[in-house]
Amino acid sequence: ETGIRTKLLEAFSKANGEFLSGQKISDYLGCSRTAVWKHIEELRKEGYELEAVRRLGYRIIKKPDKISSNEIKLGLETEFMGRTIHFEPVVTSTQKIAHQLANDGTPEGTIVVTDEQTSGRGRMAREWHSPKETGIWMSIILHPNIPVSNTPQLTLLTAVAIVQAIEEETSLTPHIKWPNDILINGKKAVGILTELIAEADRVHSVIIGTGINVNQEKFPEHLEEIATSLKIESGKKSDRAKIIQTILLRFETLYLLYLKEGFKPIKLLWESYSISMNKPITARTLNGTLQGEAIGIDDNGVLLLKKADGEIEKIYSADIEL
Ligand code: BT5
Repeated sequence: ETGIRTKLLEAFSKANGEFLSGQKISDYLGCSRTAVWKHIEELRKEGYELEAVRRLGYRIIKKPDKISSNEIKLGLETEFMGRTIHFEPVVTSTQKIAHQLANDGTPEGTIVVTDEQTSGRGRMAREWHSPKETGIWMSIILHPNIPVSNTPQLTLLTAVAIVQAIEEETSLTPHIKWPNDILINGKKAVGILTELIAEADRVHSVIIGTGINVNQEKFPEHLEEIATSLKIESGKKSDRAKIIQTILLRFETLYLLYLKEGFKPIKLLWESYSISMNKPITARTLNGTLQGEAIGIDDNGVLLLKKADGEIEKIYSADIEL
């Protein structure tokens, strides 16, 4: 049943908004005209808007706001990123599911995606607001053969992939705030949470959670001042499945480059998108607050802060204020 649905959506995707006759569809799917009609009705129930015109057939006018494995798979151009998709409409946190899948040995590039998280989380057990059908709440599972100390680089790589995808899919110009925030016009539109399954100095899996505010029109009061969405900034709704596809493609390209040539090329890209370079910042760490100028990141992705006395301090983990 789902196989036929995929084929039907594939046919509509190829038709590119043109009509497909009932006969053509039934030939293509190898089923009766009545069965075609039933599948069309099923699509309508899923939220697709289809126009049916006598003699011309059917065409898709509007896709549902929901995302599904099918929506992500159709037109996906990657080799291994997102080739295994675990989708559920509601979950507690995609990170939690990703940890289980990673332990069960799911292939590299597996993604966990949902339409809503009931307890989405940020760093240090902070809450991540993940309302229904508006954002991209996704976890990516990787099994890179790299030392544990290099894994923060993957957070930075992910930020670059997401910035590139947002630039490609919208008119917006996002910036990265070290280490894991993507800002648009000074407000946070994306958060990234990288977690590890590792033993001693061997990485077993890296689980990268990405929260992207896409179609929200407003935020709860406690986030109003600091959060934004692509919709709020661009005035336009975006197709979440399309953005996921573009992120996966950009990510795959950067990740392969990273595995081949190391962090250098990624670092250059990251710096070109960074908002805090050569600016005075305040870094709140667990051991206290530091002030100085952000002069860059080192080859491991660690933030370099130049203090007033000229001394350079390495920042491994902090919240940054500009
Ligand atoms: C982050 O943490 O920015 C990482 C967020 C990662 C979320 C993804 S969604 C898929 C996957 N599954 C999960 O459960 N998590 C990952 P941090 O830098 O600690 O920022 C958290 C802070 O951002 C909160 O304390 C709020 O102030 C703010 N915040 C919460 N929800 C937000 C939202 N939707 N948009 C912007 N800011 C938000």
